[in-house]
Amino acid sequence: MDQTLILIKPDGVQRSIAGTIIDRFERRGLKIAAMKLMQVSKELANKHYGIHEGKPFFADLVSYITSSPIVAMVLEGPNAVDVARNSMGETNAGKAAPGTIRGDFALTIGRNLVHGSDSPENAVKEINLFFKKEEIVSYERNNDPWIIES
Ligand code: DAT
Ligand code: MG
Repeated sequence: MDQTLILIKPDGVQRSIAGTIIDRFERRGLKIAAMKLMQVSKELANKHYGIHEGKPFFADLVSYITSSPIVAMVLEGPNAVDVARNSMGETNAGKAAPGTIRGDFALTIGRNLVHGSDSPENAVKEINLFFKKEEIVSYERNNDPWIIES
């Protein structure tokens, strides 16, 4: 099954809406395969956002993601990467559609609450950056036949 890395960024935790954000993904039908509260180090932030190094917003991005704890999750489901990003809404929260996480709870690109991997290849890399193999749990969810037809 496809997996994606989701981060509830420091604003989500500080605003006490981590549970609400998790709820959105759970109710969509995505399965939690791993989850932890953690403090992102500068080193991990530099690796995770390495692709944006050199861009004008890079320093602010690293300082934002390391400013306070985050919740990191591995979510699983058919087309997990695209499904999660659709539920998150577009990067610039000010333009995100209502009904999406960013469209309902955020206003600006610099405080957009969530991260989601942007391709299955990057999902694998990002999951390996944030989680050890033994932290990812494989289990049967007994409501799966009511969410995913076989
Ligand atoms: P996404 O988080 O939707 O995958 P991204 O990978 O292009 O977006 O960028 C990573 C984060 O960097 C994004 O969540 C917010 C910030 N960011 C991107 N473009 C920006 C810009 N033009 N100005 C300020 N922050 C930006
Ligand atoms: Mg991205």
